[in-house]
Amino acid sequence: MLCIDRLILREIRLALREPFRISSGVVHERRILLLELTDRGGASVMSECVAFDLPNYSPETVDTAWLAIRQWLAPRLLGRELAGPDVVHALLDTNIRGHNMAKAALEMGAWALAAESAGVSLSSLLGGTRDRVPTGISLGIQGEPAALVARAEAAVAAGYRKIKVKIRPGQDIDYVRAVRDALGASIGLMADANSAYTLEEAAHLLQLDAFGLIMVEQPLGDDDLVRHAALQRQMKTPICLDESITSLARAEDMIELKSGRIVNIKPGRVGGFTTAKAIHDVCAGAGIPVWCGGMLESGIGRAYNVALASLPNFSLPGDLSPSARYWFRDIVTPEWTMDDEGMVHVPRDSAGLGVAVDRELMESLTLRSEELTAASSMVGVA
Ligand code: OSB
Ligand code: MG
Repeated sequence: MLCIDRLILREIRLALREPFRISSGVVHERRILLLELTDRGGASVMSECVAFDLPNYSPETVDTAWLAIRQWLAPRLLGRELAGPDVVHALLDTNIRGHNMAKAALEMGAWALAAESAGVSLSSLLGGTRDRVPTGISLGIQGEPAALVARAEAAVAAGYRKIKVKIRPGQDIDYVRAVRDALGASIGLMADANSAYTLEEAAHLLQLDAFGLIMVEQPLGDDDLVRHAALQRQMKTPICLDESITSLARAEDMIELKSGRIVNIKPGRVGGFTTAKAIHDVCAGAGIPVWCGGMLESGIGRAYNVALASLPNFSLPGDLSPSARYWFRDIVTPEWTMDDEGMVHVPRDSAGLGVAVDRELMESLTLRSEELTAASSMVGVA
């Protein structure tokens, strides 16, 4: 039995080592919404909401997630006796549309709390099977191809198993060609457009077929499936969907429509682990490989992604870079590291997340916080 008695929402500010640019915007500093869930039995865990500052990746933001959690979602959980973490998704999803990242922060926290209380690792509770997971790097858009090439070469030297480069119209074909020429044919390379193109630009995108990419991620509209299917019919390179896959039904539709051949699973984007696991299973059944995407998470969110990526059908390297790739100093101990074979160790022999939060650092980075209890959140939804 799980019973969340207390929830603390906290916003921190964490500076990136270098700005991260995707087709729809740039992040210099990550505003991060963290949750702290405390069980009636006294166990407590931190979780992370992956929403960004601005709605340029998905409609959610740090501020909408804070509102959704405080106003509608937390009241459904606080003080309630839950049979287990697997009931949380349905509790949060019924008659509350959207807000997947807000739902996921609570739902994934409930999984970690259950793991912590039971004294097992989050990976084992989720059904993970691997002790190490292969890691890729996601490289933001650079001012010129040479700058991207330098970063890609350094990443290969560091051991990364997959190199992903962000593209947008005007900064695409030449950049990918330059990286492919520099790295050689045997390096796993892919491009992510974050919805920057339309189907009218299909002929332009087909030029990417020349570079032997393992996949092209989300070239078209952020909620599109039909046009991606039309593009995939013409394109040799497998399309991987990210933004478009927001639920199990959307993954099933992708398979049915043949909108892509690979799925990037971000548990935050799909409302949490229950749906992430269901998508993983459906894709495994359909012969669709999946991999775990990233949202520039702190070491807390990373713990959740690493646990998920230890499931068997996560057969491609995830965007699971070590702490030092993003932050001057991460808020967890130990920080996440990668070995020289590009593998991240899954902490399967410690209970819960397998990392501890550096409380002092977290406090010093905090911009605001709010505590909710069953009594304080009785307003709202039954
Ligand atoms: O599309 O996967 C994406 C970062 C910000 C917004 C969207 C994406 C990304 C990444 C970063 O690719 C992956 C990471 O956390 O390393
Ligand atoms: Mg993506």
